[in-house]
Formats: sequence, structure tokens, C-alpha cells
Amino acid sequence: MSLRISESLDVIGPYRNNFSVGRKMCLLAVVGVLAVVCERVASQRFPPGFQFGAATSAYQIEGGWNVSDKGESIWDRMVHSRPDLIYDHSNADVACDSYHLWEEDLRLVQEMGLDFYRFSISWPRLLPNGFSNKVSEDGRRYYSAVIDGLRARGVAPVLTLYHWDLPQRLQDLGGWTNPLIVEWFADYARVAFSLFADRVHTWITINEPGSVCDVAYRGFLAPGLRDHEVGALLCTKHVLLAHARAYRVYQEEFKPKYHGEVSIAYQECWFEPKTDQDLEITLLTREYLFGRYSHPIFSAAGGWPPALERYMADKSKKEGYPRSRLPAFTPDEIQLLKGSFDFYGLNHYTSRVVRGAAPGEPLAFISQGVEEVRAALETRPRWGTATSSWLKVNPEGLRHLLKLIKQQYGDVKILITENGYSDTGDQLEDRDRVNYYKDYLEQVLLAITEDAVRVVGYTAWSLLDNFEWAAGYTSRFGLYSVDFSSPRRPRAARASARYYAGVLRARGPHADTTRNTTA
Ligand code: PNW
Repeated sequence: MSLRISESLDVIGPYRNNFSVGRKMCLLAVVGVLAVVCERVASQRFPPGFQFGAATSAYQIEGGWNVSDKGESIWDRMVHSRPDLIYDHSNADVACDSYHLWEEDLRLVQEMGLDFYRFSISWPRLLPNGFSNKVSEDGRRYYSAVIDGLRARGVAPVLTLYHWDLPQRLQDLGGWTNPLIVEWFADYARVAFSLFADRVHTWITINEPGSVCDVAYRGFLAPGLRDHEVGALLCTKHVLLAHARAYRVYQEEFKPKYHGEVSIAYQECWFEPKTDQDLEITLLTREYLFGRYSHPIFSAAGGWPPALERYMADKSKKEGYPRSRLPAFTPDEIQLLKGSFDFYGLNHYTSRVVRGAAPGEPLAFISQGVEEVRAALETRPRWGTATSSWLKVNPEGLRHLLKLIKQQYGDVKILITENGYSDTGDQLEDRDRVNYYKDYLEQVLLAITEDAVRVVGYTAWSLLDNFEWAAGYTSRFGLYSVDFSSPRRPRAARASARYYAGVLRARGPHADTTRNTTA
């Protein structure tokens, strides 16, 4: 065996005779290590059954904001009345024009060979006045065509019910702060399930409840209101209950027939303490931003995270409120919420270092910290950067977070529902995005193989460049670029689209680049 290896060292040719025994041994070791490394790379495959997809959302890609009988959403209202809240004063009236060009999108999905495509229904496109008494025929036909088109191409649809475009009519009635929205959402979910559950087997009720309540009620997303003290916390309770009611509607009325799965998708960063003294504040910050949404659904005990519940009760009392600003659940509500999941949906992009804030230190939400718990958020200089100022690149953070979810909630199935990288979009050779995907995918694989975390799938955000909310079109996340200056909105594959197509063939982060695709 060793002889054969040393014979293969003949490639060193003329230098051969100058090698001492020690040097030969050394080379043998190097070759051995190389062989092991090669074998490891080759064995870096995701387990059989692991699913790869890409995602978009209705408001960000569809356009057609007022075609046919579509109702106005809170995003339509905000971009038209307050363009100053959008960095480049743009809007998504047309966006990628996917309302008309959806077959183009399906061509890209097929070109990359995706296992699934995650997209969302616009609530006011399907139910123009927000309520379930009137279903738009054009809305129904549009989503039905996309679903059928995906299935005809062998791609599974993963459907999100709410990706931030609330009917304005419901906002005028209080939106997510009105407890009645829990039933309005359940009614909407029932309509969507009745129309599409025969062909859609994976559902996400709410995309990022934390963005819907915390970010939106600090004015950074529609409806652009500012009331994080009370509004955001009322929103939290009702968004969670709305999810749970929709989950139960599916379980009781549709699951026996279609056997699909329903869950919620969280936006979670990896948070680590700056020093040992910052451990407690890190735990509280995690509970405030993330546990507030996951504990009621995924923990064995149910209800709010206990430490956060105590903290909010004490703080509210000191502030002179007659009861906690974090609204209580009834015992029935705790039961309704507990276990209302079939998997853990995780959107993950970035990491932060947490420390206790100094007295009087300003804490602008997310960029500097979290005022409610007096936590300052920092990043490490070695972490990479992206066009989105909040997005710092720390691939290991994803593995830590996956381990933490398992530690908190046991051996739950995790579907990574978003992960991605933003640049200015100027280049089709987007090497930084390719590296981001490769490095993050490697960490997902390590979490599966080394830490036995049950990750069942991975979703790249996004299939194509789109309207990036308050950043408008200044931050691009697409595997495919979109030329927004052309009325035809032409799409073009970036290097990352070719890389991801290779990942799908190789079933691992070391993409199979041996074959050229049209992608
Ligand atoms: C997600 N963070 O939001 C949304 O689901 C997408 O619609 C959006 O386009 C995408 O990420 C990129 O921004 C996020 O603070 C909100 O880390 C907040 C964070 C990350 C993603």
C-alpha cells in the first residue's frame, strides 16, 4: 500500500533522489492528509431526502398592485403616502412584474433544478376587502396557475400565507393589535387551504412575527406606526394566536385528507455574550426578540418565556401600568398555541455580540441595541459585510443557532426558510454571494453530521432581485438579477445561480461544477 503511494511520488521527478527518508515520510503524510481531505469533501453530502429551495414574497416581486379587483395593502398605502420612508423613494407597484412574468420565474426555478419554491399569497389579492365573504377570481386563478406550473415542472410549492402585506381595510380596524384579527386570519387561511391544499403540502402561516410586530411598530416597516411599548406586544399576542388558529384549522379540516405540514417562520440572529458578565443580558435579549415568539409554540410548558414574563411584569409595574404590557394568555390560549407546529421554520442571516448598555447609552433598535431590555448589540470586526448594513457575515453563527434550537426545544425538524446575502447588484459574477452560500451551507451540514440537528431543508433568499422593503432596490439578494430599468424586467443568472444549481446536483456545498448548465 505505502509502496504504491511512494511510487505515485514519481511525479516529483528529478528531485526524487535528493529526498531523505525523513522528507519522504513527510510527503507520505501530506499525501495521506490530502486523501483524507478529498474524501471528506466528497462525503460532504446532505442526507438523502434533504430539500433545497429558493424563496420570494408577494409584495416584493408581483407588482400588479391594483390590477383587477385586488385590494390595497398596508405596503401599497405606505409607499404611496410616505415614499420618504423608502431609501430610494421607490415602490413595488411593478417590482419584478411577476404577476405577469410568473412563467419566467418558473423557468429560473426549473433551470436551477430546485426541489421546492417558497412564495407567498397576497392576502388582499385573494380577499380584496380582507374578509372571506368575497374571493377574487383573478387572485385564485393567479396562485392556482403558479402552483400548477411548479408541479408540472417537478417542483414542490411551499406557500406562505402572510409575508407582511396586510389588507389596508383590516389595518384601519386596528390591524394586528385588534384581537378579532385572529379569526379574520383563520378565515383567510381556510380559504387558502380550501383552494390550494390539494396541491400544496407545506405551509408557512406567518413570515417573521418579530418583523411584523417589533420592526413594523418601530416604524421601519408598514404600517410604519411607532408604538413598541404597547402596540408591538399586543401584535405579538395576536400574531401568535392567528398562527395557532390557522394551524388548528388545517389540522382539523384538511390534514386528515391531505397530510400536509404547517408552521411559522422566525427571523433569528445568533447572539453571543461579549463577556461572561453579559451572559444574563444575552439570555434576556434572546427571550425578548426570539423566545417571545417561539416559547409559546415550541416549549413543553407553553406560554411566555418565564424570565421575560417576570421582567416585563416588574418593568410595567414600575412604569405605573396597572398590568403587564406583555398581555397575558388565558389557559385555553396557552393550550391552543402549544405544539401548533409541524417543523421549525428559520430565517437566518446574521449574528451579534450582546452586552449590557451603559446608563443613558442610545439604543436605536437593532442597529445599536434593544431599549426594552437595555442591551447593546455589536458586531465583530472580522465578520464580513454586505450591502445591507445589518447583515454581517458569520457562518458559524448559524451552526450555533441550530444547536441552540435543539437544546431548547428538543429534536424538532428544522426547515431553513431563508438565508442569503445582499450586494449592490452591479455584477453577475457575485463571488461574495457564492462564498456566503458555501460557508453557510457548510455550517448547516456540520450541524447535521456533527451535532445531529434535524435540519430537513434549506431555502436561499432570494430567487431573484426584488423590492427590499425600506431599502427599496438598493440592496439585491437575487440568485438572478432583474433589470428594473427595463419595462420587460429581464432576469439574468448570477454566478450564484450556477453555484446553487451545482449544489442541487452535488447535494452538498461543494457544488458540482463539472457540468455547464444554462443557468
Ligand atoms: C427577511 N435581521 O427579513 C424577510 O423575510 C425578507 O422579506 C427580506 O427581503 C429578507 O429577509 C432580506 O432582508 C429580515 O435583522 C429581517 O437580521 C430582519 C433581519 C433579517 C431578515
